[in-house]
Amino acid sequence: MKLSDYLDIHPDVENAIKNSEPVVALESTIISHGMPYPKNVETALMVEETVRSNKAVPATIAIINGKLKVGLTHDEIEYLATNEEVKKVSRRDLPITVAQKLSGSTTVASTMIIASLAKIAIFATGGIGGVHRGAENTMDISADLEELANTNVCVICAGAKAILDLGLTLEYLETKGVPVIGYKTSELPAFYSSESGFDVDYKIDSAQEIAEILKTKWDLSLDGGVLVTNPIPVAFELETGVMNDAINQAIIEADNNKISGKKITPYLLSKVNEITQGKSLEANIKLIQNNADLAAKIALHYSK
Ligand code: PSU
Ligand code: MN
Repeated sequence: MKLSDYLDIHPDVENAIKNSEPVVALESTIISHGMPYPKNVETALMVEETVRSNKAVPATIAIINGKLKVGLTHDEIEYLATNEEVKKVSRRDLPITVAQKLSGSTTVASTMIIASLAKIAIFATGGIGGVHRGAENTMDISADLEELANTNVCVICAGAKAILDLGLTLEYLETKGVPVIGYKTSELPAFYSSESGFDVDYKIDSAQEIAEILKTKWDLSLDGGVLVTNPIPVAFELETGVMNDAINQAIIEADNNKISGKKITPYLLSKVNEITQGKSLEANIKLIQNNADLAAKIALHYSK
């Protein structure tokens, strides 16, 4: 089978790609495993609208009945949001899910792979996976980092999720040669809050300049991704101390319940949401919207 037999690109997205119009890829693990229903559907649709309001075309990515879907219908988003059989699919799960004609939501890693197959260079998410706290014992390092090392897609996020070891995540990205850009900030944002105490490599203040850096990197055949970190707007951020307490409590509960592997990230996100009485979910929604907005602006310049 050829590549086009696996891919199913929505006509709006296909047209935009053909005409070199701006397109922003969006992931679907947030929908199926990152947020509760019905906020997950509302957020997925709202984020697509944010991209459209910037005159770019949203392409939410998932696997449905073995097809690599680029651009989803409302019904498909609803399906991903409500069905238990939808698996969280990262790079290692992708061939099995497709060969067995199953359905799955895509993580940052697998969304990057499919975006790149469809020739989409810009992708907005909430927070990437990274090196987990305690990774020196568990070796739990997200496949997202390895994908950023290899695949030519720019990922716009609000930093690595605060449940991770941010210092080690930055070290890993440095080793792999992934540029970490702070949008209008010299400090790595910590997802729910705008500051982490860690510096980013480069502070860049305009979407146009980011688009130029992407072009330059790939013109020079410097393969791999770029990470753009975009701080949550201060009005919506959660206090670092409160968040750290919630995260520490969630990690202890995950340990007690022996949660590991691909279940750990969804578990921690929902625990933190429980502990903060829904505040972390509200912040998560705001930051994703903020990222989609910036991604659309970068895509606009990149398409010129
Ligand atoms: N950020 C969020 N919610 C999420 C995720 C990130 O705000 O649900 C997901 C992304 O899909 C990311 C994944 O790729 O968590 C990382 O999972 P893991 O640590 O198992 O690689
Ligand atoms: Mn992991």
